[in-house]
Amino acid sequence: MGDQDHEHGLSRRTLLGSSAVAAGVGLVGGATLGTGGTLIATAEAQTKPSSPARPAIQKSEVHPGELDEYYVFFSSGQTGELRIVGLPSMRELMRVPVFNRCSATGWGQTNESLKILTEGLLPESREFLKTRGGTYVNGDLHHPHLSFTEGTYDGRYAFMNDKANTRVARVRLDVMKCDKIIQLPNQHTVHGLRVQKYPRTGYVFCNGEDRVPLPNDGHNLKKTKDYHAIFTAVDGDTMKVAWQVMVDGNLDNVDADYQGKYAFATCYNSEEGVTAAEMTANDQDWVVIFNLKRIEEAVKKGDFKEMGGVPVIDGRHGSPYTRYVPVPNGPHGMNTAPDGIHIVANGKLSPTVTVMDVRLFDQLFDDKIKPRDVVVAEPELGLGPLHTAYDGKGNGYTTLFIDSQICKWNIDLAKRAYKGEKVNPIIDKLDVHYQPGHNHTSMGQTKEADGKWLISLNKFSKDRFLNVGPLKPENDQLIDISGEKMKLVHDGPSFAEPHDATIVHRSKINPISVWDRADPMFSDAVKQAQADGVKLEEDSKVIRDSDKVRVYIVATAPNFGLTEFDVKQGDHVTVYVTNIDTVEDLTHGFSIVNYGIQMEVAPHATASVSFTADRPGVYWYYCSWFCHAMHMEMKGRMLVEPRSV
Ligand code: K7E
Ligand code: CUA
Repeated sequence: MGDQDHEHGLSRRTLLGSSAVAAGVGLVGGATLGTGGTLIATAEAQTKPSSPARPAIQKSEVHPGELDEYYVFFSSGQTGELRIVGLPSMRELMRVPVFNRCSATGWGQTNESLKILTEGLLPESREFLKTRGGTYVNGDLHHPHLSFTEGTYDGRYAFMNDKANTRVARVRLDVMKCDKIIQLPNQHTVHGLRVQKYPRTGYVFCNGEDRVPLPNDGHNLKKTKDYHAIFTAVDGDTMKVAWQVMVDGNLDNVDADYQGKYAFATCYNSEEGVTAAEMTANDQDWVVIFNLKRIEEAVKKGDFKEMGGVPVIDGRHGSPYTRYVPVPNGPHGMNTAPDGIHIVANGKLSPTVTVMDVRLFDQLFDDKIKPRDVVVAEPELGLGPLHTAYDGKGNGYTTLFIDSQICKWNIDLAKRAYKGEKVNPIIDKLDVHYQPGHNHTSMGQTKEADGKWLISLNKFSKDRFLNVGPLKPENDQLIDISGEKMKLVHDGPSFAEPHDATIVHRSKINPISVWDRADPMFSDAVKQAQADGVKLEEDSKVIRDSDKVRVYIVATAPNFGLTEFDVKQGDHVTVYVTNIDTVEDLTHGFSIVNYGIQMEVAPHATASVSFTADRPGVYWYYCSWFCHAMHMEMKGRMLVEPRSV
């Protein structure tokens, strides 16, 4: 019972008197509950005697050889990659390099990845990075969100932000590789990122957190009142900026409705200060609501200023395109409930969450009601509410950062309490370890929320794992929410620093196992080979074109098509390796010793890398992916002839 045995701040009388709670009780078996729970189950037995018994604790163990039921797409914060984890086992399945560099796959080194990392950079960043290797080597990936069609995941893409260098990336879910990265103009950081849920994605909404002068070219450094924050809608199909909106305050997190009409973002620093004291001076900040149709019309009729090559609409106070709803100071998470009606702004500095009804937004934009009239509940849940997840049964699960708890509460009860009824919306509280940021439920960010699992992404693990020194892992905890009370079932250490995750039923995701030779990922290599009269799948040969040397190598276990090739010191060399093995999972690697070259070549892929052969001598290249009993022998020599003196 240990971890269930906590203060849940709930009176039995309140619970038994509440029909909304009684409705949820059908999910409880009762056997594992404490005294309060047993009473609840008894009440349920009296009201719905024929409801089928369900175990309170779901099976969380995944035996060897068994597959998980869900994919979890985890961010990795300042590590810059996307991680794929299986749920409920919480086994890490894959790491997808995005904003980082990856020693295993050659991300940030291969021509294919460098194209993706550089083509979407702003011109001024390209200039800035010229003497710094051409790309950023860091990123801060907070929010991975999958593309939608009609309110649920469609298995096409995952989109994610880079808070550190103001970028947005897209990962293809068919191959689990990043295929586009763009950097947003006018904006300084991208923090919150979410996507359009209806009719489809559509827009990717990107919150500009910090305020800077526009343009940020040094013309103004200290006149902070002239700094601005920007909200961006990226077209998820073309990965181009569709439009931007200038707002008041710093944008934090964002979400969208299930009607395709609105996006909304929490804002802090309505004071427009530049120090922590200034930023938290007021009692209230706000949620800003964006009217998508009105903004699209403004773009059409030209009510914008073009800046940095994109339309920027003025959405500050008084604009027809936005509304500002006052909420307690310093809100953080913004979460749309699967009922398609309620949205929740999480208080952070306030112990409350603010619940709004999206059906009232039309009237708000027509000025028939006041901004605060869209608020339908504001329950006090505990200290430091950061993010809220949902079970699809009318309940929210809010992380309490300061209390180190998850609070389960009922939306309907919260609305009744807001109207003055004496009911307690809090159903359960569970200790987590420790300081939770985001939390996520299975399918909980879609219309198909299934109320089975919740992950709490805890910022501190302290004493939960073997001590590994001053830098400790974080702790992603798995919680069974299928019953009335939450049950902690797994502790999962994770490296810096998952902020967010998306839990997706495996039926939504269908990756391929072998690359399609017509894939655009390596179409440049295919084009170059055609120009050189080389068949990538058949020919291993060297093409010399003055000091440019192209080396084509076919890889099939345990051989490279070339066991040696000659170049001259100073040659600009590109090596193309094509894996023609048809065996699933038979990946080769290509590494050149002391040249700092390494890349992954998965089945039927072509990968290429370019470098200057500026060190003379004998350099072995070898297959770096253990592919065959004779993998150690899968190697050859690059012979670099010294420049004649
Ligand atoms: Cu989504 Cu961490 Cu960027 Cu909250 S943020 S915790
Ligand atoms: Cu090919 Cu190891």
